[in-house]
Amino acid sequence: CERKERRPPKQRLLLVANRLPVSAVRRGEDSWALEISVGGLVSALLGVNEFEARWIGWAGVNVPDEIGQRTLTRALAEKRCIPVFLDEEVVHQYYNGYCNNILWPLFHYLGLPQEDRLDTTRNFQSQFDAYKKANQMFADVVNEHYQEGDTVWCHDYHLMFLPKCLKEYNSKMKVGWFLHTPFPSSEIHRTLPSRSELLRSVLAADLVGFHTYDYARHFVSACTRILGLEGTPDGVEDQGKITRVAAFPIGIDSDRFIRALELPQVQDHIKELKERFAGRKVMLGVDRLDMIKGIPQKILAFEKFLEENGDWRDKVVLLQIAVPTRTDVPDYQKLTCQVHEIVGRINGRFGTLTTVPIHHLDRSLDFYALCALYAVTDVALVTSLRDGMNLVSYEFVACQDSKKGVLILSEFAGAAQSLGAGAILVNPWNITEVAASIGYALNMPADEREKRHNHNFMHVTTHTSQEWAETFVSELNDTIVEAQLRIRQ
Ligand code: ADQ
Repeated sequence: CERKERRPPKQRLLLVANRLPVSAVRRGEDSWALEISVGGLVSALLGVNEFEARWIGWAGVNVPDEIGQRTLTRALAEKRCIPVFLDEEVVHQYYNGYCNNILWPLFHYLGLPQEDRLDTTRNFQSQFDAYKKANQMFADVVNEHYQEGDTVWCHDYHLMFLPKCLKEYNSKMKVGWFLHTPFPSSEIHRTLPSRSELLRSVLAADLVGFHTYDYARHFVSACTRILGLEGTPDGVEDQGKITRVAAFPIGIDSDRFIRALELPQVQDHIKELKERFAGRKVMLGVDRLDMIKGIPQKILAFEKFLEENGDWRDKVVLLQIAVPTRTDVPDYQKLTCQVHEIVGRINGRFGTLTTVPIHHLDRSLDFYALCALYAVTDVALVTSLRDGMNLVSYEFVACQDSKKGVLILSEFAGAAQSLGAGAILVNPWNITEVAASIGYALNMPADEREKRHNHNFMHVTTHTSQEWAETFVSELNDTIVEAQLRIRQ
């Protein structure tokens, strides 16, 4: 008789992030619409399917009533998501305040808020208290759903206090923490009033991961300089306890993009786009509308290119797709106005009655439309002022195997360390340099394009999000085993 092969059960993984991969919109007292959220963390983690994973996070909506909480919990359970309910005041202080107004700019080298420095100092403590309170609420939910043997993987700067809270609940819990943004130089981190408390909380994790070796090194330096701890080849040591610190560069689910290109709806989109922009080279920017993405710098560089290369004006178009985020934060509202103003000015300057040089959209595109755009692009422009990794550059490369377009990539994106050999690296602050790189990319001979593309395509298709997650979790398992051996010795 035929013997059925038994697969071992998948390892249970609790993925904890500020936001769930879906956002909830209330349709009635007990009815909810769930929409996939846009962002790098979600894109990467959706590619992780070798585990029995459950997500724990905030659904991006205030649900004060019990009926709403019950029905939303039920709707989310179908997507293997478990909500953390945060009230409006906590969201305001923790998410808009401490996370988005303090940690996010600081970790991207934009410093602590300048304009309202006095206000910030005054509000700082209450925002930090809300941050800790929110992290404790996440810990309560994790603890409620935790089963012995689970691996708990905490994500990003929103949850730096979580490892400590979890270990206080259960010192045997296997806890990893991964940062999706850069970790700045210790000279920047030390300006943060709560610098020590945050570092100590993260060190409660068993494994701490970053996108690049440089970020990991900055973290270890912060621990040695600010906390006076010992850096070891493996991480950081505090009173005999070693927290392993390492680089785990993220990737994408490249097959998903490559397969999508064959689908009829994507092929139709590709055909439409080719017809629409026939006779013109297509340049593309896809970003969340965030100051770290350097969108004004990118558009100004494109303007400089048009200014200096009159013969290209009717032969190239820049498509900038910028999905709005954090729309409640005044700095983000200002950025939107600034970008609109620059785009309007350039289109007024170089447009004709029938064409404009820049098409700017303030919205997200669905996956198929995005794949089609990537596939028809001649030159992708990623000009982040700082970026943990930047997955848009990976997605572009995955969709370019027939066209072999050029990637212009900021040297301040983590991706520069993996795609640097195939891309044209630029300093996005140097608009003259970026403009010159646009010219170089548009005129690049086919054999050079092919060589550069092949290098990057090989990287993107071998260093996937699946591999990233498996490496992190297996390293976390090894770290625990090594720690147990050390205790026994
Ligand atoms: P993000 O800052 O969100 O991620 P990125 O890595 O480029 O940046 O990912 C953006 C994701 O959102 C991509 O999957 C992209 O396709 C999607 N996206 C962006 N604009 C879109 C639009 N207009 N329409 C549709 N989709 C859009 C954070 C860090 C990064 C890090 C990731 C993962 O800031 O540095 O690479 O997490 O760790």
